[in-house]
Amino acid sequence: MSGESLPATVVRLDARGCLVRLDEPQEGLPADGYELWCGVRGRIHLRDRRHQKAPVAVGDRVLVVRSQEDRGAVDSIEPRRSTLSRPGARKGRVEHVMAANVDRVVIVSALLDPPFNPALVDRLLAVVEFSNLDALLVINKMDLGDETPPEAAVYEALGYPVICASAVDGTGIPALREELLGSTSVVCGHSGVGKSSLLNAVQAELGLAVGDVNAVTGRGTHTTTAAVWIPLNGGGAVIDTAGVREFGLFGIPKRDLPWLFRDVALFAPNCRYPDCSHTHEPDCAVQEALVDGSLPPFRFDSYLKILESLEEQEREQ
Ligand SMILES: Nc1nc2c(ncn2[C@@H]2O[C@H](COP(=O)(O)OP(=O)(O)O)[C@@H](O)[C@H]2O)c(=O)[nH]1
Ligand SMILES: [Mg+2]
Ligand SMILES: [Zn+2]
Repeated sequence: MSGESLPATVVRLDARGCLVRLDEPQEGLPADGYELWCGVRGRIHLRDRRHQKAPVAVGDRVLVVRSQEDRGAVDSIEPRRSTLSRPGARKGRVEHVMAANVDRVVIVSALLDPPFNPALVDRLLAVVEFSNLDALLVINKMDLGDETPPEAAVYEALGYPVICASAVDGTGIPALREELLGSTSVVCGHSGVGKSSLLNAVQAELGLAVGDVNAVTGRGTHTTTAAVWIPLNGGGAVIDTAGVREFGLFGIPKRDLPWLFRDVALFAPNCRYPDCSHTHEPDCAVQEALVDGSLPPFRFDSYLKILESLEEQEREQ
């Protein structure tokens, strides 16, 4: 094997290392000739990554050196242009980068089974705003009912695109494919909303596991126990993630929260106090908007819930 550095993308992580996909196919590699299991060179562990769960993240752009047939080592990591993170170990003080170098977060909710969950959508939207990413909302399982949840119009009015879809009858799949092509998206949402099913519908041969996914991953099989980076035919990529029960918030200061809610941020400049928390202060324009109906109550409820969880997080740390 030559000692040449090969550019690649991290597609999956496990306890033994990471699977990378090489930009160019290589001779002597199994499967489609692009993938290598890699360890991470010691000096990367030591280099300013001490506050992160793992030295590399899914989506990282790396240089690898091939050591054996299907093995190699990550030699360097390119600076990330974006990250989507949640709190990891040590009471959330360690950053768990779920996905690196993404342009967009696709927030998937189901119409039913599990029921539409605007609180989780709002939580993810706050993280998306904090991370300076784009958002796309997908309401899946539209085959189970006729009416779009009323919250969808609120999100559209805030400037977030919404696609109503069904992985079962194909509704919205061409529109979703169109949105995904040409950029990198990470797909998030509760377990069972149909994230993997939607991606399988977008690109038939993916064969992502659907339904009760066993927690034991086989190498080389596309189960989504954590996150997996998948190239799209026609350009771009998606990162499928396993559903998280609670999407924790990493590194968001309490005072920033109002500015991460586009509607709250619209009214907040008119509050008497510039640092108004919009919970109890006099002459609060957000409270006034809530009373006169220009701020939907569900959005304010989500804001309050997140504010409380950030306060709790600050107390614990
Ligand atoms: N009725 C209906 N069921 C769906 C749809 N999409 C997925 N499902 C089912 O929902 C369950 C969870 O799907 P899966 O893709 O594994 O969800 P994930 O955990 O978000 O990746 C599976 O039983 C799917 O067959 C849909 O559009 N309509
Ligand atoms: Mg899945
Ligand atoms: Zn206020």
